Amino acid sequence: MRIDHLEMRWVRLPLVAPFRTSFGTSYDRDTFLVRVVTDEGVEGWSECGAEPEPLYSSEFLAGAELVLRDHLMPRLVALGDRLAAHLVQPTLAPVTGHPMAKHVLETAILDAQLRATGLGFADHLGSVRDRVPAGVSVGIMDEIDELVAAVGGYLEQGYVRIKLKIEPGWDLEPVRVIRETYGDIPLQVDANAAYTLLDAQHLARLDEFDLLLIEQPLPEDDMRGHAELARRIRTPVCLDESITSARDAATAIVLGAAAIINIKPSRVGGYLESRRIHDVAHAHGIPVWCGGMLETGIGRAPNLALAALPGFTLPGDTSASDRYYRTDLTEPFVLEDGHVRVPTGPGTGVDVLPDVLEDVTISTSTIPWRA
Ligand code: NPG
Repeated sequence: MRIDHLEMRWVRLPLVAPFRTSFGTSYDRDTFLVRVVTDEGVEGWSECGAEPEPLYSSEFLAGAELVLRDHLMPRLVALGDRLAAHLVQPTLAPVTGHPMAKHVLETAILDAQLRATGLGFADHLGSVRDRVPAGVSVGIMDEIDELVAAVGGYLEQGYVRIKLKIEPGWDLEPVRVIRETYGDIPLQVDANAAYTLLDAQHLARLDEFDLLLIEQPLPEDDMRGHAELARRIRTPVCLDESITSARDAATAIVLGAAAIINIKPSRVGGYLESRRIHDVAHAHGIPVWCGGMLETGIGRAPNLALAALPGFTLPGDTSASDRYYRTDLTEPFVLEDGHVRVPTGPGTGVDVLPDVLEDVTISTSTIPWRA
């Protein structure tokens, strides 16, 4: 495959409501999109998962842009005609870290490659379902009443699983109230690394609420701590930030640090590594589910394809477009009976809506695919 040029487009989409986590509050979705255009005019699109600030992980948007342009792209350009999606990861391996920058590049290339052959992400990855159950992630709120109302609204819309963001000072009480108000719903919590092992006894008090899982209670690099915590609490421990590769997944599983894994393609460097994590987990009988980073339809579409693989046995943060945006960048994904349909067309199976794109664009730059 030959690429003619790459376009980077910075966009800002207002969220329908602020989204607060233990690492900060988002009012908008700020990111950049990558569009590659082949010499035959086929396009490939993707969306960067990084945040404006390095709070969720060490990556951030401006850094990802720089790494992509100055360190990643030149290595792929050097492949010449041999460029293919499966060669992106090994070619970029000498660059340490930066999975989100690698992901956005690999995904755009994979999209163009699949569009050129007419194959969709779902068939390419090995998906086995045509729709996936949708969960929803509910942010930290100022008042418990607000949370109760928000969760009630999502349940009414049909979401099949609720995830509550927690942090010290916003954990036992919100979980208790949601359990008492809505009974036996599938419920889980996400701490985004806000606790330490010293909080083990406190976190054990969540056991009585029969949660599906507690996600990433401890810091990203505390694999041993998660293994120890898993021995001290009954709620299954799920890892998100700690897992950046199939090798991390193998380590976490063998150490007993993860009973469940959240797979986010941008956190792990792309869809091909996501599939390898899925395969490792599946072989060990460890359930996985697909996380979200407030993606627009561009990033959501391939996430849905991934979430349709056989080992994705828990509902993901794969909500409908209107949970995030009044107007999505693609035709909106809608909730049908608690599920979202997996796109079937070539590549990601979705097309960008040019008018919406123009409205949300902050700046665009085009880089020729040449040394
Ligand atoms: O539905 O896309 C979604 C959001 C799910 O809670 C969610 N994402 O920590 O998993 C997370 C969180 C997140 C959002 C992380 C933005 C990083 C950026």
